[in-house]
Amino acid sequence: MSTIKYLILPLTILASHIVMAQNQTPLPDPLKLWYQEPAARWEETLPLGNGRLGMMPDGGINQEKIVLNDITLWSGAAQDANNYEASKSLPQIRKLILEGKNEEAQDLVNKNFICTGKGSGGINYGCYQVLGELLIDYDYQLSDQAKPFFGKYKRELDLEQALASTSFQLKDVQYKREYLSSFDDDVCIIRLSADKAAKVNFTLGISRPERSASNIKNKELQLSGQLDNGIDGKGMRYLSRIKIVPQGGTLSAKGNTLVVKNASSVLIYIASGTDYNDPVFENHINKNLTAAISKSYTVEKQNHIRNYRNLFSRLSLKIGENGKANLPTDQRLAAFHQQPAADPGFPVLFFQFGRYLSISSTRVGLLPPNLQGLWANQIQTPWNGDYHLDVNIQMNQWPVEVSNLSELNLPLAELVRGMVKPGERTAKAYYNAEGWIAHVITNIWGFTEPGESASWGASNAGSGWLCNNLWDHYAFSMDKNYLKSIYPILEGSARFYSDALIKDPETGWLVTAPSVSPENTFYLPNGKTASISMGPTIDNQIVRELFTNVITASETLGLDPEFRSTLREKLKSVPPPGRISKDGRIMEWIKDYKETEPQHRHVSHLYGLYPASLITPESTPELAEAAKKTLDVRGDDGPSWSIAYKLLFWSRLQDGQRAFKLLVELLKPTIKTDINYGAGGGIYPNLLSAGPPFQIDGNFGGTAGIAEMLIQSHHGYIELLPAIPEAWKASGNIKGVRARGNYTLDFEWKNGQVTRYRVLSAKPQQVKIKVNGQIKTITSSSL
Ligand code: FUC
Repeated sequence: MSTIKYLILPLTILASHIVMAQNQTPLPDPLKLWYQEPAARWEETLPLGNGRLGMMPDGGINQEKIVLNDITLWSGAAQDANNYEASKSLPQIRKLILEGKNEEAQDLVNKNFICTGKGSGGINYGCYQVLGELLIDYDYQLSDQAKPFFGKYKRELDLEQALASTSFQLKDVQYKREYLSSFDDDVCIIRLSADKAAKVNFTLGISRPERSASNIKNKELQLSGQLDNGIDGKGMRYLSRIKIVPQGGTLSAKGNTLVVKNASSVLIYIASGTDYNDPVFENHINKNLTAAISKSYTVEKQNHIRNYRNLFSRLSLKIGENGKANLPTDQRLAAFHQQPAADPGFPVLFFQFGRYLSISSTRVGLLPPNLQGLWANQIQTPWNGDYHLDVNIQMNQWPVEVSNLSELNLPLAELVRGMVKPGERTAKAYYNAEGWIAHVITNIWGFTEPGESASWGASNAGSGWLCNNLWDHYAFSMDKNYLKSIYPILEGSARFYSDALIKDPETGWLVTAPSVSPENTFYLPNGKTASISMGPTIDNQIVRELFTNVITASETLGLDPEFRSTLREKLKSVPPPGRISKDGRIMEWIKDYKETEPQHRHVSHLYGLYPASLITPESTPELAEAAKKTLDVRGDDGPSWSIAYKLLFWSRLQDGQRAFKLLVELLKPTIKTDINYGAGGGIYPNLLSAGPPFQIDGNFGGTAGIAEMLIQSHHGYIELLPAIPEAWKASGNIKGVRARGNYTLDFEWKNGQVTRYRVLSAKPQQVKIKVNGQIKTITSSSL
């Protein structure tokens, strides 16, 4: 069974639902990104992907560059970077923290309590890397190549079909290129055509900046190599095979390129793979390539669209009447930022683009989207293109449940499953504790050790946060088999915290130590600064949530009564979900320290507000007020993921206007690519989000944020339009949106009031719902 088919299997469960979504009236605003010029930079190219293979064509006229990716292509290797002496320093580190000597504790952490080797800077750790770049030199057979006139240029990405195209006219010839990362045969395909015979002429080559060889074999272009594992240089192997099938004309080889002359159309097939979990990957490449070539392009394309739409068309959204879809997307982005109320269709496009990106960058049986999703154009991808565990990888998953792409949460569960064994070694080595822990970064090789610097690397929250993410899939799907399958992961994580928490003698609370509040630093009373502390608020919130989830899970599954009582008992001593500082904010640390950077990008201490539901305006009004104050001091700028997070916070605080302001901040046009930690997030012309540089969490966080403005279901009932801004009130409708408890909803609104709604579930059942300010219990309809 091919992995692609595997992706589609779980959908049969939702069959009736899909039929409903497919019958809906087409959206008036076409869901397309489109441009009138070729991409001038990578951040303008359009991302295609089938959950494994990615492709970003720039639509160049004379020369076209197409960046290729494979989600599994990583350097590095599994390693053991645990310092097995670390736990010897633990008592002293804890003692120093309890004595308020955090800076001394931090020195000791830096000395004895970090990973061995170079951590995230080491070759062992590895890096997600670009696969290669196709280069197509087009020949229009003009006597004056220098200044030909190309008219009617258009480059677009159709989100309804996962299809990109480039078209233009030269004299009386209409050229068209189509690109797809096939959801049928797991290859990338490019179709080049002209509406007059013999007009398609080009030379095709492929390159990669290092560790690669390209050659021609049987009129087929190949790129292959082996990445560095940091041990003996013999790391991951990869192969790309590019086959050209011309209609008319000739195909020949010249050096390391393929040359096509006088064709009327051409199909270029790109089949790639790596030996990650697949020793016979060459066979799979061959199978995919043969299968794709043996089909007509029409059939391949139809299957591709159908398979993609099985996921994409489960949800439709419309806001307002007049979108500005007639503007090229880069101009539309700029216009939206200026006059956001005038184009309610643009956030819809951005939302659906987020769903498109989820479907394109992950699939069941493979890896979750990394820091750049699937798309990277460098060898040294920023932050190794890895999985950061102090918000980024979790944020990538936030839109998938609510936006009806539930199974796309499963790859994360599998990545986390793979972290349990190495995480158990880390738990023992550093904390002499049971269970498993992961700190702040991981890779495809199961890295769980602390990072190489205490200031950011010592966070204890990574594994707990991941487990709470895994819980979400259960909360939405109520799938007990899934719960059973993830229970050992959650239980192992809870066991770690249960074993490793220490008692703060001052308060009697059980807290993590040493840990950090992600990447932030504070002033000690002696004027010195430190990051290391005990019980930062985020850890307390995560532990509270995890223990509660494991208690519920063990009850639901009838497992581990003893451990359940232990957790119940310990939960009583976990610090409250939030405490209010002298100046009315949520305290970030256990003591009311002053932060060195009040506008720090991370807002970790509001974890309890989102994604958790420990702080809500209804159940904890004082904490909700303190959360508002926290956000006001933090400010609205930051890397795009941070802006998106604040959008989610304001949605949970049910302030639609402020949430909308954050959305407008997020959708700020930018072309900046230099790393900026503090500010300057925004959106590139291709609608991918900027840290800067490109980092995909801003897209996913923004998508989740838009959903959170329209529906919430974390506080025991479903609420429609909890944070709708003025600009969206006039009218709108959503079909196929999901809520916790395994519900699917359709609803419509006018003038800010819900005018129609229906709640669907597998069987009719009682459900609590808040509509137009009224909470009522209704019976759901069956799917
Ligand atoms: C984080 C952030 C940085 C960046 C990096 C990948 O933890 O603090 O801004 O997003 O991860």
